Amino acid sequence: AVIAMAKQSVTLEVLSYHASASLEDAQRLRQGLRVPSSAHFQLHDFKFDDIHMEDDETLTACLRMFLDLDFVERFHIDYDVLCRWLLSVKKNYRNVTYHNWRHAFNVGQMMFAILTATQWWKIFGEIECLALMIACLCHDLDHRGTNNSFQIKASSPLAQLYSTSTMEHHHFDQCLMILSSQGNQILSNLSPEEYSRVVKVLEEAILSTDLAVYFRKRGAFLSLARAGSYNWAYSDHRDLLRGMLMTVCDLAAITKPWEVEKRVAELVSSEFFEQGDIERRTLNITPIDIMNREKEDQLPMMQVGFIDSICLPIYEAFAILSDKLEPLVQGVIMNKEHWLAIAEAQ
Ligand code: 5BB
Repeated sequence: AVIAMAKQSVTLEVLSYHASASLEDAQRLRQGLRVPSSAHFQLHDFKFDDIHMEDDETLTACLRMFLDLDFVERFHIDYDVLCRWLLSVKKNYRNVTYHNWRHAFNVGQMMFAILTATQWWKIFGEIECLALMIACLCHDLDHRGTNNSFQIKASSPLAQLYSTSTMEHHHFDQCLMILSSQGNQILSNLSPEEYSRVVKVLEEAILSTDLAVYFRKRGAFLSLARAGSYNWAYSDHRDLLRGMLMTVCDLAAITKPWEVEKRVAELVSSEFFEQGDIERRTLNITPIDIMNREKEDQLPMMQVGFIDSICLPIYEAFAILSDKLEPLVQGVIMNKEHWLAIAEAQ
């Protein structure tokens, strides 16, 4: 009973804050509508870059993706509710250096680009596509700019609540909380069966963005893809693919034109260093190299290692499943060359 009570108070501490978008904000978004085409925003482009977009444009771009995937019609999503939900999702990202709303938006755009380029949306079907798009936009909700191992080391309330995939469980929690908030219930017109299925797929997708989960599952996936035995008819193969697809979208900065990749890598690096600074100051420990400002010159070789060990294998496997995804592999290889050139020059 004592443990149950302790858990409950931890739960309250973690879950109490939640901001829903105001009615005024939602009306503003709704009225400023005239949602431009996907071509206007280049939403089908694997080289998509959000740098020149205003915050409001990122939200209308999301509306455009939901409209084009036919979610609004198919699931009878109330337009005001969809606007308010998008605003609430954005509002529940913090102003951290990398894991902010812009990152989530880019992950959502990459999912949209892949689902449409490969035509996989037809295979997954509307329910799973809806879950995947929601998962992308919500997968880092309320990120604090610190990773799972930091939560454990700092014995944060979140780590007390979830001992593995700590942050990812929290992102999923936040996602469900927004989906069930008054005025934000975009899934309210689904049948109970459809609703359960969306939430299940959503949970698996968000939890799959833990790199530890990716490492656990990717062996099986790489084997299937390389042996040519991936089979869309098997639901366990499709489940595996959805999880890997989340990682492919999450890490997609590594596939982008060099200017974009360079800028994003700086953000990732800054956020890591900021965690390292907190570790020094509050935990009195020496951070690992990637989080240690004094090792800044190692960044190019770290990116090469990241590409070889984590990124290239998965993008190559995806290119086996659809040749439409070959440009992603080419992008990764180009970036590897840039990072190698920098490493060799210094
Ligand atoms: C990644 C796994 N980590 C536990 C230890 C470090 N490695 S790493 O050596 O592959 C590495 C990756 C080292 C440095 C890195 O960035 C320095 C700026 C990165 C790296 N990670 N580089 C990137 O461009 C990106 Br994008 C990332 C991903 C960061 C978010 C982690 C979330 C993973 C979700 C699947």
